[in-house]
Amino acid sequence: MSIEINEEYFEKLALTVIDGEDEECVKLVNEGLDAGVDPLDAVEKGLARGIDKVGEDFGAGIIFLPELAMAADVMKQGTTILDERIKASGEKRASHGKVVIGTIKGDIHDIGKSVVAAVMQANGYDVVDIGIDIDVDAFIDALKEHDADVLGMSTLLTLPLMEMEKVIIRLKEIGMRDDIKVIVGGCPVTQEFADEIGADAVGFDAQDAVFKLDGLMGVNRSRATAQA
Ligand code: B1M
Repeated sequence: MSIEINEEYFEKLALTVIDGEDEECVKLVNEGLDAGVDPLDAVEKGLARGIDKVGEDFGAGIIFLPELAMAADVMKQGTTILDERIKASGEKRASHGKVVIGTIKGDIHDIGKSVVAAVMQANGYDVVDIGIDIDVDAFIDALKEHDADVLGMSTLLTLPLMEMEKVIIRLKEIGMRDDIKVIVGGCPVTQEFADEIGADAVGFDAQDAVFKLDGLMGVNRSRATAQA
């Protein structure tokens, strides 16, 4: 019998992350997909709520790194399945542009960046995800290698934030800044910060990132047609 997609389902998903139950997480994700859950809802209304609670407890010193890492591993197993489904949900059509995306040097958080990459791909962008802990040279090399139109930089940490500016400065130094749109995101990244470092846009979540990207690339679509 198919399960029901409702508030209780999303709460159960969140709990698998909080309790570190990877098998239950994968089972619920697959059951949800079979029952027609929107994969981005499963990330944002389910898994992300669980990891946010874990992150709060970690920040408050109630739990420690091993528990945080265990919860992150469960979240990653769930989002890996969901990211693939999000990517597959996109229509096959001409590309709106090529995006190179990565998490900046000093930061190994990759779950949110990967969700953003999947949602961009589902919405008609070619996305090259170059991973985590990416330094200035590696970003520049990837932009050149892939002849990209857009640079996407993500971070969840406050400490390495200025790495983003270093990449933008290098783009200017080598005469590539005018050819590349720059979008930044991640929880410490504000509009003020994006303006200060000279980024073109900030995305506050995956859908917002696509919305901002569409603006930069001159893509017109009704929000209703954007793929989740
Ligand atoms: Co870390 N961590 N962590 N962590 N971790 C945070 C970020 C933290 C806020 C937790 C806390 O203290 N409350 C804190 C940062 C404090 C700060 O700097 N202000 C923190 C810390 C301190 C650390 C370590 C330093 C801990 C330690 O070692 N003592 C360490 C960092 C090591 C390093 O990077 N050098 C560390 C490690 C880890 C784990 C490895 C255990 C794990 C990551 C696993 C992984 O990614 N594979 C982890 C996790 C899971 C978290 C929290 C709990 C959750 C992050 C997450 O995956 N969220 C996080 C607290 C929190 O955010 N609630 C925390 C779910 C994801 C879907 O959302 O990533 O925000 P998010 O992405 C969103 C948006 O931000 C946006 O769209 C996404 C989708 O909606 N977005 C973009 C993101 N990138 C974008 C790019 C765009 C546009 C939008 O355009 C390009």
